[in-house]
Amino acid sequence: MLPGGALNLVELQEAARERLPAITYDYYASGAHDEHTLRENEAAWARVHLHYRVLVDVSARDLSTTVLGTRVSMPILVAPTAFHRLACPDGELATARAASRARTVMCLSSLSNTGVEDVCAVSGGPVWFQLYVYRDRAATEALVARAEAAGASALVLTVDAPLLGRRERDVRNRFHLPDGLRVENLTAAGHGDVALRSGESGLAAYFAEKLDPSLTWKDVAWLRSVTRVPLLVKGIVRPDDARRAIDHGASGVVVSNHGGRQLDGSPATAAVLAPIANAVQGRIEVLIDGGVRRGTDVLKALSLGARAVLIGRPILWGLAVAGEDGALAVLETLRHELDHAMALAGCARVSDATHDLVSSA
Ligand code: FNR
Ligand code: LAC
Repeated sequence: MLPGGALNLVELQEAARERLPAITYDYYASGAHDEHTLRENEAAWARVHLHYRVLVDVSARDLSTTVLGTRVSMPILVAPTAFHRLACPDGELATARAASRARTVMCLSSLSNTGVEDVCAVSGGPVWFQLYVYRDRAATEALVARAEAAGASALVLTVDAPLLGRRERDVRNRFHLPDGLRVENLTAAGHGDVALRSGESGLAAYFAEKLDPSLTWKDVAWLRSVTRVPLLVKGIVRPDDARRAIDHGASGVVVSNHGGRQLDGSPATAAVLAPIANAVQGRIEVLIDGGVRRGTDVLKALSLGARAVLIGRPILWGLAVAGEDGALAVLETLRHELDHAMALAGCARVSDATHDLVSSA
């Protein structure tokens, strides 16, 4: 079902690597510094074990659930990732169509190559908007208003990137956007260009100049006051920060280390999920991303306390190999793998994925 002859998402990455220019592949694939956390994100799922139940009737299985009250066909969402037109000409439009065909949520990055209005217009399903807070607060507030007016049904505030992590592959390639591609949502405000810089990543320079590194929990309350839609805080790896998110009005947190792209040496998300879910005690929803590559990883995440997972890079690999159909194939592959894992683990519903199903080595 996956394009490029791939049998699984890891093989799909290889097919994408063969098709993409190195500057794009490296930007998508890379992590910060030595990429320890990047590798750990995937490796940590393998250290969680599934204590499957036997002799449970799993002849009918239901993967559907809700996230922030929105019904989705499965607990697998599309993570916000920047610059989808580097992967395929339709870019974020292709992703939005794929997510809506899979009946799940697409989270659109602030740094998309397509405006939020156009993405919401083609999507038949729920779109959430990931927010970066700019030094230019007027532009940030206008962006929030635009996203809401376009129909985005939640805001996802990313809090793990006061500066961009140092991705050495991007420094070497002097990563920048090619002619014709921009940060479409910020073009009108004068923040659309990610230009070539000598000796550094153009995106790192863009972050340093334009994003607000003084952001604090007070600003979360500010953001809460300028939007009507639910707010998720993305980039949490500590129970105390998850509690602070509750105190500041968040409806959910995304346990995330940004796919190992920010602070190298931060823990794998799989390793911190259970303590965070435990601290939150069901008061808000806990989502997770980072290294989810198999249906069994999804089942482990649910059992450790996540409401749903988000998928980052594999969507980009799907787009690169086969556009909208490729991104859809990634989601459908994970759906089939989760369905299979649930059957083998004795889970007929996602609510059967409880903590007793998992242990960590
Ligand atoms: C990201 N991520 C990200 N996060 C965010 O909040 N805003 C963004 O614009 C981006 N951009 C982005 C670009 C690329 C190329 C990648 C790989 C990642 C992080 C993303 O939302 C998510 O946290 C990770 O990608 C999850 O890890 P996996 O699934 O890629 O391992
Ligand atoms: C990244 C930013 C855009 O990880 O979030 O590249």
